[in-house]
Amino acid sequence: MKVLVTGGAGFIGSNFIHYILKEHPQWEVTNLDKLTYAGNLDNLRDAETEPRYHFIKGDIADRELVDGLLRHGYDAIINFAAESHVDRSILDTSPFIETNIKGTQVLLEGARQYHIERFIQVSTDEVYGSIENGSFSELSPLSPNSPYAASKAAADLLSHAYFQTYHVPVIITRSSNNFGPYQFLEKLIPLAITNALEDKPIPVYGDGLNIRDWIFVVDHCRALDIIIQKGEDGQIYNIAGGSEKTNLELVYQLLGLLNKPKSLITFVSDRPGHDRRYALNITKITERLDWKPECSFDEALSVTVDWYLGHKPWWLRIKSGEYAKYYDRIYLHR
Ligand code: NAD
Ligand code: TDX
Repeated sequence: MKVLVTGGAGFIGSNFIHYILKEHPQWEVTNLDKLTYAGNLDNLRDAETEPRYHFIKGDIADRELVDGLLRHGYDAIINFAAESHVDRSILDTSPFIETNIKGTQVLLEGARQYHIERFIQVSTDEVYGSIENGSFSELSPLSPNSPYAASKAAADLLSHAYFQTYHVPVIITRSSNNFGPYQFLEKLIPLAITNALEDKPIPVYGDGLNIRDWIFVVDHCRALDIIIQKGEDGQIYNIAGGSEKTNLELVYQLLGLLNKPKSLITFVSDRPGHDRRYALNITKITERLDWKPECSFDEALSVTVDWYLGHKPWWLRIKSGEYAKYYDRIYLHR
């Protein structure tokens, strides 16, 4: 199988590439990534010497580039490439429209022209919006609340339209919050771990009682692998870990693992439009594709903390770059 992974230098994409190269000795992987602030080739150092892995720097919204690539023949496209951070989408919506919507359209159009046999659109639980009780199924209406979520919902709708209109074999996956190695520091878990390690304040938005359902990234990669092989064209699959936590519970647990004081927690003003709770029903993928999360949340969180402890140069390099400016901009005004 010849697979084109987009956004493979980011958090989930790089974990997915590691996973696929290990699990499928016959598969060949090309990684198309623009290397935005979130793209990091350090995430793929181990893969560089692997002859089945190729890297191309480029933008998924670049039609000429995408066409030139797809001409070489791929069996599947897995689209991870995106602007992925809600807070950044509140600061500036434009790159979210360009990459998440236009970029997805360019890839879908390429898949149509070059008769790609499998197109996985990696989406998110955020497209359903917030839910107080119960959980969203794949049939729940879309109700995105942030510019990020709206751009992902638009990409989902376009993907669906390409399936209905042109029979492009698209599958949409909607995952809950991921955590694990190589996650960029702007997201809650790596931010809390690395700030705690430096004895810096950990900003908690609002009352800290917003709920997220966490999934270890390896469980997500395994779900995607199964979907590539057994998923049905035109379907949507929710993917979640079944580990709901308030943000405060999560940060307390991290501080406990790191043996750091709760006094590091600093309550800051809330994220505008902050979704209270995300929750997914995963009956469909469980019953039809025989996938369920296998990693225990507590063990996976501990593995993740150990990974950041063991990879200080990785995150110190990020902290000393563009991230510092972003961090000041986001948190000094809260
Ligand atoms: P990330 O921000 O860590 O990585 C995104 C990657 O995409 C980076 O390598 C970046 O350089 C690349 N990229 C951005 N714009 C590009 C463009 N125009 N062309 C080519 N490459 C581009 O994101 P992530 O957390 O790994 O998320 C990956 C995907 O999974 C996204 O589509 C996101 O919406 C989705 N998702 C993420 C989560 C989560 O918890 N992180 C949960 C559900 C769904
Ligand atoms: O410093 C922080 N303090 C804080 O209280 C940060 C960065 C976040 N938070 C809160 C906001 C959320 O309630 O923690 C929760 C998690 O925040 P993020 O890590 O920014 O994730 P979230 O906004 O839930 O979105 C994530 O999951 C769905 C990913 O970033 C998305 O790409 C994915 O689609």
